[in-house]
Amino acid sequence: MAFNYDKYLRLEKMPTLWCWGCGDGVILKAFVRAVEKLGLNQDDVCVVSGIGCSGRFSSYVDFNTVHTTHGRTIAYATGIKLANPSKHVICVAGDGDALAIGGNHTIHGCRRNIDLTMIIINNFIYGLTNSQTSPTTPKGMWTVSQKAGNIDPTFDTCKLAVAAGASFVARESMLDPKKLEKAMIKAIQHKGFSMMEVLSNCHINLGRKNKMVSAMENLEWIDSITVSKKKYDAMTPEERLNLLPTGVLHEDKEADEYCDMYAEIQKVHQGERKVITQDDFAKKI
Ligand SMILES: Cc1ncc(C[n+]2csc(CCOP(=O)(O)OP(=O)(O)O)c2C)c(N)n1
Repeated sequence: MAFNYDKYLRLEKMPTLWCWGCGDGVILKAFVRAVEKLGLNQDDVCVVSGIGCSGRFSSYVDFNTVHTTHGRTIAYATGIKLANPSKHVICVAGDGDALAIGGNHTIHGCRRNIDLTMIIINNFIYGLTNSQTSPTTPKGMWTVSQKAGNIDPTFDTCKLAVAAGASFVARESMLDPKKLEKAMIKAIQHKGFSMMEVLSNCHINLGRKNKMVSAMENLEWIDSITVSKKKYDAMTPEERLNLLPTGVLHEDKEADEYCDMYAEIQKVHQGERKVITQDDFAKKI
């Protein structure tokens, strides 16, 4: 039987504002399939998005949603999660939103290992505002803010997340929606901060000026820079240059989760336990 997307969409908002051939719709569909496969009630999911094309995500899905300010998804989501620990809180942000203006929030979300899922839609450019350089724009690409070619080094989103303390980190592209859906299921299931980087196309604002005029050409480029983790791990450092591994890249099920620790803090203030000490941490609180 065909999947009933209508159940999860705000049909009055359709058609979307996304450009023809944009990967955001593929990612949105993979996300709602993941929610359905996990058997989650729509009321138990909260989607928090920032500003950007990717920010439109929260407008289109029929869950609890907040379309918040640029770069601040983690700040809002942290508050929502601490007040409603039983809800599944999902941030959706673009590479500019999550790694430039919101970079600080992102690393501290990772550091706290709070039980949120962050989906970063990395289209390698500021899409909504017409092609400014983002922290993931490859060197040498044309952008409207670096018309002579981008000279800024790039962030590796997933390495950044691992280094900052995220306990689940995965990368997929929208080229394989099935794989993406499976990875999203794992990310949402994971207890702790789960970072899901999804590589996507923006042939309109990145591709057209960088010899990838169509969505297909942009996708072929994404295909050419990605390789499965298994293959990547078997490569030499030279072979790995400029390649991004896909799959689950990091998973730590033992790391302390922030909401659990916050619940203990609440007990202290309610007189149910003494302050939390370093020894308590050693004993896993
Ligand atoms: C505080 C603030 N600064 C700048 C902007 C303008 N602005 C809106 S979206 C955006 C960048 C969008 O790029 P990205 O986050 O990568 O998302 P995409 O549109 O590519 O999905 C910017 C700079 C804003 N809305 N608010």
